[in-house]
Parts: sequence; structure tokens; C-alpha cells
Amino acid sequence: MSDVTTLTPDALHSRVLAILSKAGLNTLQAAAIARVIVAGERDACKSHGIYRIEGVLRAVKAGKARPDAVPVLEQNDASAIVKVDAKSGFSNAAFELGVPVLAERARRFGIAALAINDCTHFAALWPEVEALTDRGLAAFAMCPSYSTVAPAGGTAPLLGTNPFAFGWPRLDNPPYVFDFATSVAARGEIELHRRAGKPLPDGWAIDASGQPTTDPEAALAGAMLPFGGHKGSAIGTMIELLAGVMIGDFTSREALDYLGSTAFAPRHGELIVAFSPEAFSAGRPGNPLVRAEALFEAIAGQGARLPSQRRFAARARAEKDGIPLTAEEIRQLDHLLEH
Ligand code: NDP
Ligand code: PYC
Repeated sequence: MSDVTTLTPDALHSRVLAILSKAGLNTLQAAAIARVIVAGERDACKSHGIYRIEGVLRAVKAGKARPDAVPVLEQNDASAIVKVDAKSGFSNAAFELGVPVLAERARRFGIAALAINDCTHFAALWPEVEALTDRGLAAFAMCPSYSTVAPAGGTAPLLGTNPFAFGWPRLDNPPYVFDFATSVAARGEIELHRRAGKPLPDGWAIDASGQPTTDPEAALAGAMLPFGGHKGSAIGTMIELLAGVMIGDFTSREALDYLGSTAFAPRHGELIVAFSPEAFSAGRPGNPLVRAEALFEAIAGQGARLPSQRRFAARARAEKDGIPLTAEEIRQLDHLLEH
């Protein structure tokens, strides 16, 4: 395709970093954000790639997120609960501060949790669970968002798109990772359909009067639907409880009340739990990482693909050939740097 430019991950990182630094973000915030945005493009996860830069800039410009925030780790060496106060900055730098401590505690206690408070969160969660699988740990991560999803059987936005991710380290392969919104699709997908002038698939959303719609504008004005009906609705509610109420931070409804609009990235907390497979299986027969391989082989043996397989294939392509960006996306990056 002639209108495609390829950039190395490092080259794209430099561009994103320059945009964010020019907008006043300190290096800690800007570099951590640039890392996840570049990872999104590298892994062909467009709903959390460069399209998110505008949301970050809007949140900073409107005073909803602090560009100069320096996250603070609560000092308590004896606890399996690690707490990081993001100080009104973005979740990414707070996570990077907390993750080595979380990993150390998970190894020491077998299980540990990281609670991040007071952050703006726009990112995909798989980079976070991969940071733990890279350290030989299993993990899940979850956060609320802001009210955009109707509970199953309801008619109006209440829950967030509340993502949930899980990672399991593998011996000679990329980790087993899934990461999804608990709505039928991430809200970013609705926005990308709107921009492309494409209708939504059936079953994604209802309009403001509670009727099914495939019109992205009507869906954005109405509500998205949970995946799997009552099951996704219950998991979304669990996330509100554990990663909102339990950690003393906003639920999705409170986040929307605070922000007053979905034009900004949502502000709330996040919960990440890490497990040491070796600690849990101590004294039991078999190495859990070896036993897990039999399960993955059986899944693949039926012709099914593992989650993240598409992403890891895109990553391998991008690392070899560069990250493909359209002329419009390059124009968007240039524009963001100039303004
Ligand atoms: P998708 O439905 O695109 O993908 C969900 C997961 O399922 C991925 O791990 C994907 O792997 C896997 N998968 C997809 N198809 C198959 C298949 N046929 N067989 C096996 N596995 C499959 O994700 P969503 O649209 O729900 O979410 C996208 C992103 O949005 C997530 O990264 C999430 O963290 C983020 N998000 C962030 C929010 C926030 O508040 N920060 C809110 C909501 C979402 P693969 O990638 O390889 O296709
Ligand atoms: O895609 O649903 C989404 C989303 C909300 C906040 C960040 N991503």
C-alpha cells in the first residue's frame, strides 16, 4: 500500500514522547505513556494506540490529569498489598513504580496485590500483565472506567467498559494473555467505527431510548452492552467492587460524575494481583508451568487459537519490518506535534 509508512518502535516512541513533552508532561509520565501507546501500535491494537494521544492531551489541557505528577509508593515492607498513589497523573508511571515491588512481594508471599489510586487510565491492560509474566508470575489486572455500559436487563449507562486481563508465564513461548473489555467491545472500537463511518455489529449497543442500534453516534449517546449478557454484567460489577469500592477509589458512575464528560480519559484506580505458580504448587506433584503446556497444546490441538496470538504475530512483524502507519496517521502525529 503506497500510503503506508513504517516506523521502528523506537522512532514512533520518540515522536509520541515529543508530542507529550511539548504538551507539558514530565519525562516520567510522557515516557511511560509513550511506551504503552507504541506497544498498542506495535501489537496492532489500534483502539489503544496513537488515537489515544488526543485524549491524554485533552485530559491535561482541561486540568483533569496532572502532567507533572510524580507517583508515590506507600512504604510498608511487611505487606502483600502494595499501594501507589498516582497523584492525579496517569496510571502508566504509577504502574511502572509499583511493579518491581509487586513482583518481589508475590515471590515472597506467593500472592500480592498492587492498588493504584487517583490515576487517569486510558490504556490497554496487557502490557501490565506481561510485565509480570516477564518476571515469571501469573497475574490479573482490572479497573473500572466511566459509565458507558448498561447492566444486563437495564437501559442506561452505569458500569464502565471495565477491562480484565490475565497472564500466565510460559516456558518457551510468549505468555498466555487475554485482555478484554467486559462490554461487547471496547469503547475505542465504537469511536473507530464512528470515524470510519461504519455501522456497528448487531448486539453491541442500545440508543438513548434503550433500543438496539448499529449507529455509532446513537451508541455513544446511548449505552454499550456487557459481553455475555448477565455474565459480563456480573464481572463488570465485580470490577467496580474490587478495583473501585474496595481500594477506596471511584466507581465508573463516580468517575463520570467527577469528569462530567466521556471526552476525557477516565479517572479512577486499578487493581493488579500477582501469583507465584511455584509457591501455590509447592508440595504438589508436577511443575505448574510444564503442566500448563499440556492444556495449551490441547487447545491448539483442536484448531483453536490462543488469545494474544494475533497480537504476538503483529509484534513479530513490527519488530522485523516496522510499525505500519497510514498517511493520515502520520499527518495526525505531525499535527499533534505542531499544535
Ligand atoms: P478484543 O475483543 O479485541 O480481544 C479480547 C481478547 O480476546 C484478546 O486477548 C484477543 O487476543 C483475544 N481474542 C480475540 N479473538 C480471539 C479468538 N478468535 N480466539 C482466541 N482469542 C481471541 O478486546 P476488547 O475490544 O474487549 O478490548 C480491547 C482493549 O481495550 C483491551 O486491551 C483492554 O484492556 C482495553 N480497554 C481498556 C479500558 C480502560 O479503561 N483502560 C476499557 C476497556 C478496554 P488478540 O489480541 O491476539 O486478538
Ligand atoms: O476503550 O472502553 C475503552 C476505554 C475506556 C477507557 C480507556 N479505554
